[in-house]
Amino acid sequence: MKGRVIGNISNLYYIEADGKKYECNARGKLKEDGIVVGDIVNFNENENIIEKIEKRINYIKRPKISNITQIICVLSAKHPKPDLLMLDKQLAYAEYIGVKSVIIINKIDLDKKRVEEIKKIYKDIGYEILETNAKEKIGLEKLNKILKNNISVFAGNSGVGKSTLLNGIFGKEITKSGLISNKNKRGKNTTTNVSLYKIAENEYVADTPGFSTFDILEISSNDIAKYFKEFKQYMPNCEYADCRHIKEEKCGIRKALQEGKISESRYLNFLKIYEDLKDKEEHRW
Ligand SMILES: Nc1nc2c(ncn2[C@@H]2O[C@H](COP(=O)(O)OP(=O)(O)OP(=O)(O)O)[C@@H](O)[C@H]2O)c(=O)[nH]1
Ligand SMILES: [Mg+2]
Ligand SMILES: [Zn+2]
Repeated sequence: MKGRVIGNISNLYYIEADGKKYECNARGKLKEDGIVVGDIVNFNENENIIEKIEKRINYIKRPKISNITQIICVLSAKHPKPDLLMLDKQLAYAEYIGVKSVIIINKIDLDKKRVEEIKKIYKDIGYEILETNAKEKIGLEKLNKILKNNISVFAGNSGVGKSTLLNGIFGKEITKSGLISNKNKRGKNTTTNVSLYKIAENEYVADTPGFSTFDILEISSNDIAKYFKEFKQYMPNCEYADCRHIKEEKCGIRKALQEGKISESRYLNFLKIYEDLKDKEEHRW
């Protein structure tokens, strides 16, 4: 049979096929290659063994998931405070792998001013932004529309409200199962495993554990600027084809920054990511 991996706890894989759920193991070779949530697999339903992984359309390392059509980057207005560096990494990564990205600012009840500031930066670039208050179920209808016909993954820091948003969409607490969620040190519920939840045929949404870093090491430092969506249009104005957009005198991106066409926050995060990638490239050998 052919199905989609929707969950995984150590060597046990939860598969959804023809509207039914199966629990399977994997053979040694496949285990080593690593089956991840999102994979389309062939499995033997009598022996409960996965036999083959279909070729992936895409794959993210962290959160580990494959075959997605969009990344939903979730921030909270406050508690935890919005991490725009992580957001910019995620947005760049989505550009790099060629999937759509949407920004959710949750907990709008906690800091309206901050919401407006963030909206200003990203609306101008052309990103779709949704404001939500997951606790009061505000903004969930719009979120439903965004999820339509997509395989979406919720990404963002721990505590921003990813699981609360998901529970709101399904109208029940689907994320609190002991297998995928646990109480952390402070007694709060925190997601520990990536899981896909089915909304409709070919429409799924993944909850993921919050993470404090987001690796984009596959992207070369020389390429990162072009994955800052609004930077691309100014690159032809750079004097040199290999402009790094850092200190160069005649740089289209720096000029756009000075003219206020590129936000300072985005440019500074670009610099940080560039330096970080460069540093890691130099220490790789
Ligand atoms: N004030 C306010 N609190 C919220 C809102 N949404 C979620 N919360 C609260 O924020 C806390 C964290 O929410 P979760 O949904 O568990 O966050 P998460 O992103 O899934 O966190 P991890 O699983 O650790 O990655 C919970 O106590 C929620 O009740 C909101 O819109 N407003
Ligand atoms: Mg969670
Ligand atoms: Zn330049």
